[in-house]
Amino acid sequence: MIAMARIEAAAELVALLADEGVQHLFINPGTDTAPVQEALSAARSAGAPHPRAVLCIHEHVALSAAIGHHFASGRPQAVMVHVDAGTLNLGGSIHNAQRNRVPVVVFAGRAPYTTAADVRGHRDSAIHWQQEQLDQAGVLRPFGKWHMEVPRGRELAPIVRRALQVVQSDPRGPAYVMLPREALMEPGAGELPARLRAPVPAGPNPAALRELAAILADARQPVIVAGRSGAHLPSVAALVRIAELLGAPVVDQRDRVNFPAEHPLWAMGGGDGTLRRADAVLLLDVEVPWVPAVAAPPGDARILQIDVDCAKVTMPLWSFPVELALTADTRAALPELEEALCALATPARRRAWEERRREVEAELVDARVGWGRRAASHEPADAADAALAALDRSLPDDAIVIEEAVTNRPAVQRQVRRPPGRYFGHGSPALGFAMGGALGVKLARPEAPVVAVCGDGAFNFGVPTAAFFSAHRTGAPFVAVILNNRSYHASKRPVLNLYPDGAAAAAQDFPETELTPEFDYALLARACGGDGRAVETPGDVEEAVRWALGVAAGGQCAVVDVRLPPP
Ligand SMILES: Cc1ncc(C[n+]2csc(CCOP(=O)(O)OP(=O)(O)O)c2C)c(N)n1
Ligand SMILES: [Mg+2]
Repeated sequence: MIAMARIEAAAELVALLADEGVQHLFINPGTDTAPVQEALSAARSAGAPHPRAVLCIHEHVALSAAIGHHFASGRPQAVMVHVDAGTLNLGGSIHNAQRNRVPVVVFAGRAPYTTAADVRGHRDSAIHWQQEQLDQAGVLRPFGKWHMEVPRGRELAPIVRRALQVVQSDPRGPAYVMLPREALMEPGAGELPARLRAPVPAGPNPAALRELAAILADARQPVIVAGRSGAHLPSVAALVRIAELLGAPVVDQRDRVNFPAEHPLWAMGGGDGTLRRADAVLLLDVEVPWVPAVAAPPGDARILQIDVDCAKVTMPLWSFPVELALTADTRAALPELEEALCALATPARRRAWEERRREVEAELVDARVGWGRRAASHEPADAADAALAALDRSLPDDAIVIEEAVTNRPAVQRQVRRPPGRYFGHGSPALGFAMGGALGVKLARPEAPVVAVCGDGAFNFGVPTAAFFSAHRTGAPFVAVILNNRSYHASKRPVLNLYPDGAAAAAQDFPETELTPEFDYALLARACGGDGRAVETPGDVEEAVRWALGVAAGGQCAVVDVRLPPP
């Protein structure tokens, strides 16, 4: 219990968020949030604990920043938006919060209930009738875990505690709390209830873990597919030890750095045949193990899984043939798996594992030679690889990369090397994460240079004007490297793939995906208080990125507009 003078519920909300370790409140205000604005101001002038308010002039940026902040800090997050309209503007970012399992509470105002002028917070504008919807929470329902409205001021504290518990319990994800204005202005609980700790993450069932280890130990071609296990940094080292012990290649889906790219067992995306040869596949925190039509393991391969959410019920058609699914947090399971494998490591098995390791490593090294050639090539088809290799050379050790490179994602994976904890992939389908994401990462790790690498389409989806605004206002400048092919390549490619002899291909007619006339992204950055440069050849990227990092170190966002050949 935190004893407080009997104060307005809105003030308790501010105190609770601070107590829960929420560092920033990403907010876009309206008539509904006035009590919270007042409470934040009172806390600021009293020097009382409070999250720092970050004004976001588009809600999509607010929630994207919360996602980025969580990636970089591991902390729970809070966003506050204006009634139904602000909720709708969260747009695809709410989907991204769901798919990335981000523990974020989205607070939204709710139209006041009462018209009586003697009730504090009552309706005082025509807009209060219009903004009320039959089912405001319905907007969030498909993406959120839980939602609730605060009916009275004194219920706010237990509901906020509960919301933060829900978002931080496995599988984590967003929750939605609606705050009518009268409730915010009523007296609060008086004594704040204690924090509701999230349930302790599941550890692996010992017998099932032994079974899983035994299958791996006797596999001829085991392959490990890692999705997000690297979000916990010690898990990267644990995975390295397991892969080395077994001599198993690691397919890293690169939503995080799950496995060091420098390691000879790193098999990147597995498209080189690694998966097709597997007779056992271990999935670690993987959302989508493979795309059957692209590169799948053989039908008789034994599929094993470790994840806090094995069944993935929020994805309707998740029917990968998992033989043994172990519900467990990989943080706890990987060290135990290592132990279980060591217990099975007879001299004969060790010899077989070591021999396999030598073979697999030799094969994977060949693939790298090819990537190196592309990085050094002057062919237009390799321009993205060359530009990204140059970007990689220009990054200081402590730089953090946010990737939303779409069709150039494989090129980023081939060429950009980051240490664990310094790379965050978009990892979900709704575009527009990188700009707000970079803002959130920079707020969480102000000491690190932050570089967003994104497609030109992704850049625009990210409402860059709003992201630059908040970055400059809060002193969180970042660099945006735009892989500018003047195209939605990802939306053009399927036309060619599905209709190779079709009308569009014959006439080379793709007006739906051409991002022309061209933007002047450098000028756009300058209009927002930042700076920018366009580079026409990969050879100029290195110098331009170094310049941009200097601009960001001086407090301004900087854009590097990398002109790539249109696809
Ligand atoms: C919010 C949202 N709208 C639309 C799409 C569909 N979409 C997927 S990729 C893409 C084009 C991305 O263009 P760009 O960022 O320039 O990358 P490129 O395809 O050129 O590599 C679009 C429109 C999406 N994923 N998310
Ligand atoms: Mg593009």
